[in-house]
This record gives sequence, structure tokens and C-alpha cells, in this order.
Amino acid sequence: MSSTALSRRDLLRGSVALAAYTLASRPLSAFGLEPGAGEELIPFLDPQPYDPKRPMLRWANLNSWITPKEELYEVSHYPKPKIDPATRPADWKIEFTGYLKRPTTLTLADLMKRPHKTVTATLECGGNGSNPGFAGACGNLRWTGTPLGSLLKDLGLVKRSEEVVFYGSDEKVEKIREKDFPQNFARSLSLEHALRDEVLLAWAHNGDPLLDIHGFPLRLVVPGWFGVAWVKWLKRVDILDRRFMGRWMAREYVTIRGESREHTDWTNWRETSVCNLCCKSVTARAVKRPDGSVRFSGAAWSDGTPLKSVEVKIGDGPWQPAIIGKKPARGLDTKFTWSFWHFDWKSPVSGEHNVVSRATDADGRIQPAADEPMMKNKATYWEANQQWVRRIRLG
Ligand SMILES: Nc1nc2c(c(=O)[nH]1)N[C@H]1C(S)=C(S)[C@@H](COP(=O)(O)O)O[C@H]1N2
Ligand SMILES: [Mo]
Repeated sequence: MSSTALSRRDLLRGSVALAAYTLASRPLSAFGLEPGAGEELIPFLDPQPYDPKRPMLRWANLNSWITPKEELYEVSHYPKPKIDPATRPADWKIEFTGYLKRPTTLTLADLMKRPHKTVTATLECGGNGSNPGFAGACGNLRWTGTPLGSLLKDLGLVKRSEEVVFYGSDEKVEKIREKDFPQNFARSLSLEHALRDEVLLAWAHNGDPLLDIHGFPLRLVVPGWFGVAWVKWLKRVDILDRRFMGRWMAREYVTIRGESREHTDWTNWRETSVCNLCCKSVTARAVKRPDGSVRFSGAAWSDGTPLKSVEVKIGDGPWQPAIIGKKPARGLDTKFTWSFWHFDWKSPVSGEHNVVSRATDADGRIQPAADEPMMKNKATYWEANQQWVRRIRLG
């Protein structure tokens, strides 16, 4: 490593130290998730399948509002780039090209000299929930980096700047219309979105440099959007004057859904790119409490829109409101995070029961049941936010 290169330790200094964990001191009981004294876990009869070789969130073990980086799922569609350890990480180059007044190449060291901030945000794969073995592809972490918007403004936007394309350094030859083209993993954002305060070029998660599998040394962070937009191993930011239609924007991570519209008998099979997160909740755990009640608890999130409610239904009973835990801070830092919730079944009945939760956000988006048209008419597996019915047996 050259003498000017930063070490992983340097990456931490100053910049991330301020991400001091106010959370660490916060008792989990405040979220209704910490099993208290005398509480007894009731295992679900439908345990989440878990492959120990693949990191993934294990809902039954959910005990931290911040997901440890080691427990975060990984999705990498191309062979992972081999990054020469001798050049990492400060010499990492990132190119800013296209419709800019001053196109340039910066190093990570340059980026780290710019203002930086930490945003806590839930990262979820667009395919999460598509099958029982892929139900833990999400996590809530603290991301530290430099805001993209102010950097783009400093590089000078021009009248034609419209769309911002992000390229990872992972590459593969793709067949497009029967011809072979070398491609890097790429996704785009509209310029308007790229300028939002929460969009970061990030070099740290939970106060530590990114792990290799999560995009070391630099990735894009797009709070409120599905993981596919959070390009890892970022090496180029290219500004276009038109929409970008690469594979991960327009051919994969495309939802086909039949939608009917009021006052017409038209069903529109619309194709849309997987973008902002759906409104979703998961029942992570059931515990028997010393007073005889049964507490269900879990997490719920949306795309940055506040949650209006989380409700729980037991068997054929009515939807009943759960208590949504307070977030540890206000404002941008927690706008894009999940919330923990709990519901106490005061007079539980012995026998087997279905338990299901649903989240509703302030825009009125309701997490649908699997058999509702919105889900039944979804022909592709992405954006699978259907309610997850859990099953328990009480003695
Ligand atoms: N360069 C690059 N970035 C990428 C991907 C990829 O394959 N290559 N996968 C995307 C997808 S589909 C998801 S869900 C997230 C997963 O991030 P993680 O592996 O850090 O959890 O990264 C996104 N960023
Ligand atoms: Mo994904």
C-alpha cells in the first residue's frame, strides 16, 4: 500500500466515530422485542428456512434495531470484482462523466475530504419474500458517506443533465439482441432523485468500512429504494440526457402486474422497474409472558413514508392495533428505517393458531394478503410484500 493510501483504520477516524451508538445504550425492551425475565419463546410451526452458508436475517433472532453487518444478506449478480489489496481503499478511483461542466476522476480519499453524514436505512432486496428460503434479505444499518447531490452540483450540472447512471466494477458479457456486449452492473436514478439529501456515496456501514461483499470500498446508498439501486463497488457515475434502460433497470427487476382501474373494465398488465420499497411487516417472534399473555413482535417498514399502523390478526379474529416502538431519533437519520412493533394477546386460547400482521403507511398503502388481486395479479416474484402468516401451537 502506498504511503498516501488510507488504511481501514483511517477510514474510521473522525468520519465514522461520530456515528456513536446512541442506540447501543437503548434497552431493547423499549422496542418490545427483548425477551424479558420469565418469558418463554414459542417457536413458530413454520420456521424460516435458513442456509447457514448464506448470510441472511433470521427473524426469530431479531434482537437489535441495527442489523450487525455480518448478518446482512448478500446479492451479487455478476462475479465479484477482485480488488487489488495494494491499492485499496484511498486510491480507489471513481469517474464522473457525461453531462457535467467539469467531468473528473476522484479518489476515495478525495470523497472523504468532503462533508459526510450518516443515515440509518433499511436495505431490502426486491426479491425478498418471494419464497420462504428468501425471507431474510433485509437489514437496517447505519450508512456513512458523502451526499451525492452537492458533489454533482460542484461538478456543474448542465441543461441536458437528466439521469444519473451508476456503474459497479463487477462485469460480465451480456447477450443483448443476440450480440455480446461487455457490461458492468448498472442502475440509474433520475437527476431529481440523485440530488435528494439522503442519497450517499458510502464507505462505511455501522461505523466500519464496507465488507467486501457489501461493496468495499464504495457503494451507492438509496434510502427508501430496493437494494438493486444500491450499486456496490462503485466506479463510475455517468450523467445522461435520457432514460437508462440497462438489464437491471429494464429487463430484470421488472414487475409485471395486472391492475384494474375504477370506472373501466380494463386490466392493464403494466411493467415497472423495481424502485421504492413496499409497505411491509413481519412477525418475527412469539413469547409467553409471566402474566399468561402472548406477545407477538416484529418489524415493519415502508419507503420513507411514516407508518400509520401495524395490525395483528389471530385466526379469523379482527385486525387489532399493535404498538409501534419509538425510533431512537427523529428526522432524516431515521426516516428510512424499519420500526419494531409488538402486540399482546391478553387471553390466549390453547390450540393451533394462525397469526398475521399487516402494515399501513401514511399514504394509505396497505400490506396486502397473498390472495388479494394486487398480489395474485403480480406475475413476477419481485416486490413480494404479501402478509406473512405464521403458525403457533399453545399448550
Ligand atoms: N455492483 C453491484 N451492485 C449491486 C448488486 C450487484 O450485483 N452488483 N446487487 C444489487 C442487489 S440486487 C441488491 S439486493 C443489493 C444487495 O446488497 P448487499 O449484497 O450489500 O446486501 O446490492 C445491489 N447492488
Ligand atoms: Mo436484490
